[in-house]
Amino acid sequence: MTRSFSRDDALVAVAAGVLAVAGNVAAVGFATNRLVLGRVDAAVVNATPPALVTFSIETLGSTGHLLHLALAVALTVGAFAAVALGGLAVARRAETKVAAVTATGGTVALLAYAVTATPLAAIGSGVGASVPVAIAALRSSGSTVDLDRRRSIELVASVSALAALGSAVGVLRTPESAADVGGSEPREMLDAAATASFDVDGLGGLVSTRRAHYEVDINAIDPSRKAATHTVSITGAVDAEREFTMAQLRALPTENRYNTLRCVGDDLNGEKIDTAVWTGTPTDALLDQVEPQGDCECVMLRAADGYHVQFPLAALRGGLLAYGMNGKELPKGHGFPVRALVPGHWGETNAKWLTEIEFLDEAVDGYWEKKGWQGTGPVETVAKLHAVERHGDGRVTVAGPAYAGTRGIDRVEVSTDDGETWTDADLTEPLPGDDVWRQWKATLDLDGPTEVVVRATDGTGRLQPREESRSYPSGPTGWVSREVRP
Ligand SMILES: Nc1nc2c(c(=O)[nH]1)N[C@H]1C(S)=C(S)[C@@H](COP(=O)(O)O)O[C@H]1N2
Ligand SMILES: [Mo]
Repeated sequence: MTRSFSRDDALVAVAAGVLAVAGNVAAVGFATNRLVLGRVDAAVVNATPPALVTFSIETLGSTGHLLHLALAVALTVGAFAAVALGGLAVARRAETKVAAVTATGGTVALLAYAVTATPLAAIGSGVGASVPVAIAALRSSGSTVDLDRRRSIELVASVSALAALGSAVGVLRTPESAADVGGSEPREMLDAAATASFDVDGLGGLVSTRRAHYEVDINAIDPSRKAATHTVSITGAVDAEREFTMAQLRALPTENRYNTLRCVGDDLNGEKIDTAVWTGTPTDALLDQVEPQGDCECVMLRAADGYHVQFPLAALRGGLLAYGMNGKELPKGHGFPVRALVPGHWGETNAKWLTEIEFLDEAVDGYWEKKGWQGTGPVETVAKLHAVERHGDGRVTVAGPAYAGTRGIDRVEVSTDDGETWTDADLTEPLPGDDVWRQWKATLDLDGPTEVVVRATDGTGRLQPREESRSYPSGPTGWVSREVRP
């Protein structure tokens, strides 16, 4: 009995799998739905037990995304390789090199088409997969694949180079959305924020400039939407269901506003908090056109990535359907072409890639609530200690953002004796808006390493709670405390 495939076949099949993935990326760019990898990744996330998803996001953050992405890469390459192996086995019977190349490319293309329903994805994958088979066939002497050690190494090297090239082409083919939005006002607001910001080493601007706006979502690869065909539907308990195109949304009143976002999964002194200038349609302009009549006075926002989040209708009032960020169209990672901004509520209510606003008769759990989070309510009050600037003479300026959603920040205090005595910190002038953070700073004279504690008072006069809780399930609480050296 002869084996149906050899070690060389296996090597070539894995190479075909790798280049099928790279070819797919090169053909369609990084667009979840049109990548076999993107579909497999979504399936992996869906199949993962909720507790594990929660655990990995809580403890690993973006490393969690890398883990499921790595698993998805392995599964996708494996599936393509298995199909390629089948192609090679067929070709071995037919005993021609051309058969090996076409059978492999053809079966891989069929698989890619079956998964993505995208002809371009099928062509990219198929061509990618046939390349290593063709290389191997050309370098083999007989009618079937047969590689010596040196040729195997050459194959691995050229496949790696081609995979890198394919990914680079994919990056180029991923559309950038960079058109100006919101007129001249966003620019003026960005300048005003830059002027108002404190200048302390390591402290970003009031609109995040030194580091990009944080990003949290359930996708390793963001959904690709076209502004020309994207719509936002109004459904459910409403007098008449409606559908808004982006053009219709943008024809409604436009507003530019500062808005801060903070993820409920942020650490107490973490950096999943940022502010941008957003351009969009006030949700009231939209809600005025429909008559919500659900019994629970609650809404479900749904998004192109399957994400959904449910919260009281009252929270959506005063919100924004944003299509611009910092004067440009929304970047893909922040929800292009449109996202919701819900003033003062945890980040998870701010659905990106928004496709549907459904008025409900009965409250049901959204994506994160099904996994045990309780992150649809108003944010906790926090003052963070992010920046330490040493002046070299024992004096140290400490600074950070302070945020309490729509309650606003009235006061930030600093203590160097574990909360016995407190000193008022300086605060930046409040930027206009209902949901914007402020920055605080204080200069301290320190003899040696000192534990600095900081706490905020919100606009209603309520002191930030001292009791410490971790972010799961309803957001971190406690006073930030950090050791500072002069
Ligand atoms: N469609 C969709 N919207 C989403 C999410 C998501 O996974 N999918 N994540 C939410 C969470 S948990 C947060 S904290 C904010 C983060 O917004 P940002 O990535 O623009 O900072 O988006 C929210 N909107
Ligand atoms: Mo979040």
